[in-house]
Amino acid sequence: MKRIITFGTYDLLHVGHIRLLKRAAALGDHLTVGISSDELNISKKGRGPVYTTAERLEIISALDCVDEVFVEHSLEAKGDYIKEHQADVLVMGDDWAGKFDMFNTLCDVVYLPRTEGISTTYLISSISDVGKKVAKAG
Ligand code: C2G
Repeated sequence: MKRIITFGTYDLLHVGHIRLLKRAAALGDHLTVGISSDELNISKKGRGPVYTTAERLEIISALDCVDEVFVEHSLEAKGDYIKEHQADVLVMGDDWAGKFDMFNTLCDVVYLPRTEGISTTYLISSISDVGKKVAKAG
């Protein structure tokens, strides 16, 4: 059995996330997803996610292509997570290209192309624009 592991925040789930997860799952037989904790997110991006860790875990674990989820508390612990989950392949989007090459002593490291034109940051700003228009009209 080939085990795949990937990591992310997966806040405001969108097609970029879904495509990445489906392509990751297609590389093996079992997909484990490490979901960044709210605290890790704040340290990585300078802001907390819209959805809490518990909500993001519930959403991602409901997807057919995902077999297992856990909370990623630290970027530095990636090697431990790979060993703990006995991953054969680490998959990341290519916004992380080269950043995790050091783990190729533990497993294969694969970077998949990101989906252009969509991101959580873009969604937050377009939802906020709609909110302003609604407030103005109402
Ligand atoms: N993604 C994508 N296309 C997009 C947006 C995201 O393919 N348009 C991919 C990212 O490359 C990543 C996954 O979807 O592999 C999750 O994206 P994020 O939630 O933005 O993940 P990030 O906050 O970068 O967390 O340990 C590493 C981090 O936890 C990765």
